[in-house]
Amino acid sequence: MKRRDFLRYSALGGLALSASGLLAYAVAGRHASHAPHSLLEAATLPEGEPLRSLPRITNLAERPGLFQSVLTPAAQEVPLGDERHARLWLYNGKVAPLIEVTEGDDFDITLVNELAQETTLHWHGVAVPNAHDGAPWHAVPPGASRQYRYAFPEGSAGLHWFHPHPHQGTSRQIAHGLAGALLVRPREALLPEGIEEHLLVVSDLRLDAGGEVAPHTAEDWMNGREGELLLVNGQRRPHLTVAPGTTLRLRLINACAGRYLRLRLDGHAMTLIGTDGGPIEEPQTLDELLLTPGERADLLVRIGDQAGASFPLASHPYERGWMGVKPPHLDEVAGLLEIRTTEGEVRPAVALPRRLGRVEPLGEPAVRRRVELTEVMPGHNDHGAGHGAGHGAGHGAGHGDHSAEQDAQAAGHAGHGALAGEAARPEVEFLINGRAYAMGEVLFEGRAGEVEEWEVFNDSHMDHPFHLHGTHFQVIATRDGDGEWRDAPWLAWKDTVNLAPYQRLKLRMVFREPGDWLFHCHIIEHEELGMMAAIRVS
Ligand SMILES: [Cu+2]
Repeated sequence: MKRRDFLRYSALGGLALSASGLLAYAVAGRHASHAPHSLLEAATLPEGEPLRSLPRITNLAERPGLFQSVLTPAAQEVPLGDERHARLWLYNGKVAPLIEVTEGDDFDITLVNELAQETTLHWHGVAVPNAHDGAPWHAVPPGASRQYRYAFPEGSAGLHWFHPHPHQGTSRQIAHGLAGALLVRPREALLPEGIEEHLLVVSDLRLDAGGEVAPHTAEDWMNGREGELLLVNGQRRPHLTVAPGTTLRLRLINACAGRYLRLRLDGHAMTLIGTDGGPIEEPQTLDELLLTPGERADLLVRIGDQAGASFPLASHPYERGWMGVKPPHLDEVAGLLEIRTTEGEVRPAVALPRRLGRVEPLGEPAVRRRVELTEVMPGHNDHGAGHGAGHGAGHGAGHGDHSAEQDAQAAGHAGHGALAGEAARPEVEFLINGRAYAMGEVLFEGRAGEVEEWEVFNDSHMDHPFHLHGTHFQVIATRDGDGEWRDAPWLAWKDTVNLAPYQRLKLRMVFREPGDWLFHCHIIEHEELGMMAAIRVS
């Protein structure tokens, strides 16, 4: 922690803690850390099997132009290949299921909650009417159901995903395997024929030796949970065999709660053609790509001409400000997918369009806001009111007595975390504009149709991936640490973007739908420890 930062926190009445200080507090406080469980070792699981395509959710609609189905989250045993089973919670019994629709389709999904706790379906990356966003205040109790109905307008094509978003329950449900892919196809194909496409859902699990999802540890809460079993489409390090020279389109979702993916494909450049919100304007050639929790990437790779070769797609170590003792996997190269070439003939290169789509700049903002991400110990951070809120409507615009809710929430940390074997949640709070999120609280008020510009500042020593519900944004400028503002070299539609420590981003967006829209860190544990807020759009 820099002295300047410490003084700033102190002046605000907050008690700033260094990384090691935060963890020491978390672990050595009155909530003792639990004895480590015997964990299932990744090495005992089968690996290197052929890559499976994602299991599909069946369309039950009886007319064209409609996708209608039922999603039932429930406990499910999944064979691990050695007579053992993983006891997970899955949608329709499937690991990483896929819903595939086309732009213009109507959508009608009934959630039937067969979990023993409340849940929701959040459609990450889709601009839906507010009542269908799966926000925590629309939670579905155990045994109940809820219908999610909306349409995919023109321009919604892209790779999105769905996951639960109940209040203080998301991290547990994601740790148990609840997530799926939502692919919206464009009416007209973006790319020429001759390209082989694969969807890759990257997730991770931590299981105990008996196949149960291991409880959260204090380190999980502080850093975001990284399961030791790194999976692609539910498989450990699968392989994909193609002819030499094949052009692959790899569409990835980082569905991990806390794991950062720094992607490289040995011996190959990668060409980025799309982000969270669909195609970018012109292909961008990259040596590596950082894909943080919640983000998606649409990549093209022309595999080398070499026959009988093997090229690993892997995640390389990335320093994201880990607190406490680093688990060994953070310093290792983690194989995701092995791409092998056959002995066959080399396939010719595919001519790509120079222009993929148009990402229209949003123009000058009508409203400017400031969003600050911080980490502090509670009880010392009564500097929240108005701090950094910019044009915000101030706090308390939501329902309920804020301070009472805050107290209840602080007292409830242990209650929420009181699961067998689970470490109590540390009382360190992850904050937005000095506040830990309380259900129903509204930080900003805005108007549908107005261009907004948000300066998001990561005033902390850790990376945080910032996610916005209800619309996509464009990153128009970035400023690192003490550096200068730099305009973004090209525009893209995003709904999740990483902020390195002390980095600032200028985001522009327009909300089209009224309602309360959440924005939060997509390290799920940070979200639950408070790094979330809402804007009320009217
Ligand atoms: Cu975070």
